[in-house]
Amino acid sequence: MEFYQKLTTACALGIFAIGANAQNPLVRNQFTADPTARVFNNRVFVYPSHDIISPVEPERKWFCMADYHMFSSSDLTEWNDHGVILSQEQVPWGNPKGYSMWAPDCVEHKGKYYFFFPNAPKTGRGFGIGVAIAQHPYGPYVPQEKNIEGVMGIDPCVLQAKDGNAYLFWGGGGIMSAKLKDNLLELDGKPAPVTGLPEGFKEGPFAFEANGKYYLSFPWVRKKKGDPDGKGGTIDNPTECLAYAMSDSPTGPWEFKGVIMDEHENGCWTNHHSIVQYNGQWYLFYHNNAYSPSFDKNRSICCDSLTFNADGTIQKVIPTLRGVGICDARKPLQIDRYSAIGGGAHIEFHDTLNCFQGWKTIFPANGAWVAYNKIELKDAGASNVCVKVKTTAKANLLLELSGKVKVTLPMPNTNGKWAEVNVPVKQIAAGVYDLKLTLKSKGEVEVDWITLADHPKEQYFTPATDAAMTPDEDGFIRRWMLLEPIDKPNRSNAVFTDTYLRTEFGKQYFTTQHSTTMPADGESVTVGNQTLKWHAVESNRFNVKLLRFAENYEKQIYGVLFWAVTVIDCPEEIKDVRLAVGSNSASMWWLNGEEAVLLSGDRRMVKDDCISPRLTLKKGRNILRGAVINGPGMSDFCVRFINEKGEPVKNVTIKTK
Ligand code: FUB
Repeated sequence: MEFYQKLTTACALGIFAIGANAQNPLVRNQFTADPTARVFNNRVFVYPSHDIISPVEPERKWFCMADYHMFSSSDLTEWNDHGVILSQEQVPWGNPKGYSMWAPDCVEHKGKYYFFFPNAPKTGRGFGIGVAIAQHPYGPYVPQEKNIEGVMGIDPCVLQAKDGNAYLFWGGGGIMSAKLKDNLLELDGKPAPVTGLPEGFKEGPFAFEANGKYYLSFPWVRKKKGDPDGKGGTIDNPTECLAYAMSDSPTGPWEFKGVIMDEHENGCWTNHHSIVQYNGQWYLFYHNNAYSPSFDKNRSICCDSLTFNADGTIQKVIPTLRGVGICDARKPLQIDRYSAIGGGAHIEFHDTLNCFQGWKTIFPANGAWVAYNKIELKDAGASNVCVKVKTTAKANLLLELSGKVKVTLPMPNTNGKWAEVNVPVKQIAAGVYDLKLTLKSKGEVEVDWITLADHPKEQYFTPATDAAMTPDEDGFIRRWMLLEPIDKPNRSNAVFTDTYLRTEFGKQYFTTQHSTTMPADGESVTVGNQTLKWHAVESNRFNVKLLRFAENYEKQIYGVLFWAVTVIDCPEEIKDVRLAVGSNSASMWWLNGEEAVLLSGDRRMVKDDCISPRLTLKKGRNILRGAVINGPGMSDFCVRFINEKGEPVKNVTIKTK
């Protein structure tokens, strides 16, 4: 209980859900690699490396990692990002600009959590391995002053053996091992290379115990350049597979047993893994470069089930897109992470310049299908199916649930734009199903996701049109260009003082931030390593629900900064108006480039919460711009102009172009 209370407290401090219905990859908003999964207090904690695009000029096209995030889950479908648990500037012995925080491990010992990590030392070359200690799996982790003496290398893994001892395994020039002292901070004896393993490059050891046997698993380049490929040719670019050896003792001798996962088909050079048992099932955590197909040092972690044979050997794991766990049918089911596909259906990135936008499924012709296994419909079942779809003609999709339910879903012509189409259906009973979606008409259909619900999903926005639009009957402005959220990982809103806000809103996040030219619908901007799109939208409510906007585009919803801009077109000059704003949380608004109003503090959205001094709306186009910042919480805003009598100004036209 105490543990979960702490976890709840930690939630308040900024743990962000990173998407329910995990499929592979597990983390969809940043690169993650080298996942070490551990079970503490019946929850799975994954400690990966955090690949980034090198900020060092000229860009280093190599592994680049400045810190560690940690992720946890109790059901392997809903993952929480606990944020940065350790960064390179915090390590006393490390190079604060080394970008070398490679594959880590974490173990519990006597009620404390020991995080082992490689890092570039302050002086000298190569890698040391250090330890940081915390009272909880999620930190805060305090690094030791010095790295472990006698250990030079990468990829630490700690095996807590049945003999009561802990053994450190690591990589670098083969696989090394040494007994640790009981403090887990020093070696108890000399390191020795692990013997009995096959020839070829090896790194990333993961040692564990299962069914009374010890296992040492490792990424392995099993063939040399020029080795026969078994098909009459030679291997040009040998890469890593995952392999393992077994022993009766944590110190060996090790007997090589075979391959757990073959080399990645797309040539991603590394793989790196861990193996863990959770609620009776074994899982293999590993990585690939799904979100970075052309640069394999920006990787993404995945998980699939692993099975032992009766004799203790391990069955080969075939990587899947679907991953593990039962997915909640009420949340978007990304069917591009399919269990099976056929009839010509295939997947494509939404945006090859920003792969984190994910994939869509293309049904090019009648008969194309996709299967997505293990979805759960809870409570009263569903009476509505919602499909995010894009078509250029009317179409029919056939939804089948485990052969028990068959419903035809008529899709309207969406004129080549994405639309969320709700289809009321005869009540579907609660249960766990395998889903299959088949195109049963001519013409091409693209599907982003599908959900089953007991009522139509509320639509908060519709795409903006060119039709003339005035403020609503209360004067609220509902047509906006909204930018997908900028990552601003505030853990609490207590920091939103005037000074903080003026500094943060005063920064330049992207070059066109204060341009008098309106952004185009779909235009991208680059903010740090994020590529974000502008969307022209009309809010179906007086308040613009930014959290729902972010959700629609499957963006992060907490720890965010939104930009909004619109054009107020006036038939004549209108003097002595005031801008009346409510926002959650803080926000700042500019009219024609001049600051109009600042809403500071941790706010809830209230109509006309803050009112600007008198302003003049000039004849013709006026640019109204706003920025809303929020840590945890529901981001939204409502904006209108009022006159001297407090009446809404409505005789203006609102445009996004
Ligand atoms: O992530 C950097 C390195 O790539 C790891 O330490 C290796 O195991 C390989 O995955």
